[in-house]
Amino acid sequence: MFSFFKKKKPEAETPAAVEPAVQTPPAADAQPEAAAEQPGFLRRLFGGGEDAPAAPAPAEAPAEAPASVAYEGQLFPETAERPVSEAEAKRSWMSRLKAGLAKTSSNLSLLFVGARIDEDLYEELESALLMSDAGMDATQFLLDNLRRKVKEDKLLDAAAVKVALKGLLVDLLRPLEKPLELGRHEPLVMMIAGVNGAGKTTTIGKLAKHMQRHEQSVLLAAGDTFRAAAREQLMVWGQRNNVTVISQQSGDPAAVAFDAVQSGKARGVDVVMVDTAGRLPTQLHLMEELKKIKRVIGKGMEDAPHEVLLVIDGNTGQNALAQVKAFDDALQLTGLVITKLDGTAKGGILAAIARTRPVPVYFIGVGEKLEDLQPFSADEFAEALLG
Ligand SMILES: Nc1nc2c(ncn2[C@@H]2O[C@H](COP(=O)(O)OP(=O)(O)O)[C@@H](O)[C@H]2O)c(=O)[nH]1
Ligand SMILES: [Mg+2]
Repeated sequence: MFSFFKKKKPEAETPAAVEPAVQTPPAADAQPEAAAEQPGFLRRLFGGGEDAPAAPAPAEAPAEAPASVAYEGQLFPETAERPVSEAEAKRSWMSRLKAGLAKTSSNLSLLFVGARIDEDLYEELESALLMSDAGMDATQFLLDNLRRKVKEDKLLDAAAVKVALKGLLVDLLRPLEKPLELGRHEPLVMMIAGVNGAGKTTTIGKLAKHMQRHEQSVLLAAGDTFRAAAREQLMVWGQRNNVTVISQQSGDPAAVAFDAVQSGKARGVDVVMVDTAGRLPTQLHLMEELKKIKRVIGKGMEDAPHEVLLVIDGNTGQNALAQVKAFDDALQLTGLVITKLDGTAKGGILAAIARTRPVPVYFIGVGEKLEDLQPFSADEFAEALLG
């Protein structure tokens, strides 16, 4: 398993064009050379932010976030921090992933127990793959290749066929594997979209905490302006976790996003994440609103947003594929996060995505705790399904 994020090596390069009006000189006490000497350390051009010149506020955006009201919501249950060895963490992640995909995994594995390699086996495999949400196309693709491999390699026992299927699944899923690379832009601006309840806000909270552990300063935009509770939930969470949240009382999400990008630049933060309200791809006016948010982010910073993520509930079945297509058509997604692979999720949807619309899967989630969100690895996923 690769590390949680990929970090761009600090190097003397010309940063992508930054709006001169808000470019902030390094603070007097900033020591970029010292930072550059430390491998893995991210270059920070900008100082602490308090003394940074204020960015020009967009006409429609209030300068400061309103005071939040007390709201006891949590983005995810806080877990007691306990140092765990890397091996221990990996073992427990694999066991959670396996538990999440247990249904599909046992459906598939049972087929191979003492089985003869005949048409019946292929037919049962077809049913099991379809039931796992892999969809017609990926199922056919896997089975065609499996038949060929069994013939070419003259495989005679079921265990060897299972290993061959696992290899084919890894090959199919591999193109989805891509680490999220930090440090490419200052700030790196990420926009997060998805249907209601997919896990957008929770994922943002988890990512923010993981990023902080990777020495990244984070700023959030409470772009779910539909529900006051959503905004307050994010703000209270931000206060607790020392993460600045940009929010507005009244709701133009594009203005909030713009404000957050400006503020992120002025404060010299490493990552800006823009939350958005949930919406269905069939709600065309809401999809237009998303496009507008993306456009307006681009007005705040050239080439931003650098990442456009779609969060998908892993239990959505084949509808997840429709979501990927629709959001990708509207926003040109750069990555996916697939949550809730711990419930009744069957896992095959990743194979369907790989065949139909291979948008990289940055992270998968198997629960509500911080460490339940991890980078996607094709090997681990195939191991959990066919190990
Ligand atoms: N079991 C499980 N629950 C999750 C996971 N990710 C998010 N959730 C829960 O899903 C619910 C909706 O999440 P939320 O982030 O508010 O969704 P949003 O509407 O997309 O912002 C919350 O109760 C989360 O705790 C996951 O990986 N597994
Ligand atoms: Mg939300």
